[in-house]
Amino acid sequence: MFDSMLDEQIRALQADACARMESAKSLEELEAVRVEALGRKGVLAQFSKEMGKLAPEERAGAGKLLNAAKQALEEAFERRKHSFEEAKLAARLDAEWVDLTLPAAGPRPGSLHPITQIQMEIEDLFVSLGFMVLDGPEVETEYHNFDALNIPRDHPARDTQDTFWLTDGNLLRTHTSPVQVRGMERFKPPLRMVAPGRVFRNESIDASHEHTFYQIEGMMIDHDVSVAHLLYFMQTLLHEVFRRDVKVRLRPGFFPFVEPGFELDIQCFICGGSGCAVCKHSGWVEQLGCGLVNPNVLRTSGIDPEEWNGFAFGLGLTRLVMMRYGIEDIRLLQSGDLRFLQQF
Ligand code: FA5
Repeated sequence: MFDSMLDEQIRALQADACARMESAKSLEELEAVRVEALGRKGVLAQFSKEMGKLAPEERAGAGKLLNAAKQALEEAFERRKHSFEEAKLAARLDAEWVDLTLPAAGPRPGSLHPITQIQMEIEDLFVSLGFMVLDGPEVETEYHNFDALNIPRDHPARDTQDTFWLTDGNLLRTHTSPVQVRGMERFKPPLRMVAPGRVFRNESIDASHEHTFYQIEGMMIDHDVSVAHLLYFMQTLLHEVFRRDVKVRLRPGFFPFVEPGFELDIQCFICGGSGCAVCKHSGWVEQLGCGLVNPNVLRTSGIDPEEWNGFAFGLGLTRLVMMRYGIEDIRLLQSGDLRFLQQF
């Protein structure tokens, strides 16, 4: 009597726990059923204790039944656990699937520095207008940087372009204008040239002044060149760079190598003309110096000023980039900060 009751209870427990294991929705739920049925304090353990109360002849049969139930439940547990693991693996394989036929990512592409980009655009423009692109040394002779440009040793214009002198008497060029001299020496007129490059000055640094910056020089020598020609090329240049209306201001400027000389300012793009640190609260940013080539400069390079004349300009490429992109501090351009550079 007792035997068949126990028998029934064990079978009912097995059926119930198996069914719950099979329908468990998570590993946690499955584990909870296992602990309840098979754990040290679980129902089967409870039955084992009760077996002690059975008559010895009944005990063997009940023992077998309990073992069979335990084994069946352990198998059901393992089966369900395995199915959870398989589902988890399948989900992972699904999520982490990669198409091996796709081309490999390769190295991350870099980009050209914004100064290089603008330099190349201006070079292309001037090449299309019949100019050649020249290069000159960054370590210059005093003669090419100053004397040949009508700036003798005792001339006050040297003070505005203080630079870094080398022990051999050479210097880090303060502007791209020495390339004018090299161009005239080598090619003779008629001559149309631009010369981009890095220049250096012993300068106190602020939002719009660097000790190392970029300029592009331009020169045209021909017959009857006038200020009108100069203005035409400056307007074409600014239109190409900004592709919108730019307010410019031309004012007299002194450079010993041109006569007459001008400075061309553009209305500050950072503040729209109302005043900021970049334009030193004037609303205007100086972009370039220009003028008609001083006859002394032509003569020094062996060109007859009675026959030839020309214009020259020297544009601050670094400041031009600042205006084009609205960069508020010139120091960012040489900082090497990738967060800044990746924007271009
Ligand atoms: C010159 O360097 C002359 N060689 C320009 C020139 C060429 C005049 C041919 C006439 C004929 P200036 O020192 O003004 O001039 O500099 C030219 C431009 O370089 C300035 O208009 C400005 O845009 C830029 N510049 C000058 N100093 C700095 C600086 N410290 N940091 C950044 N840009 C500068």
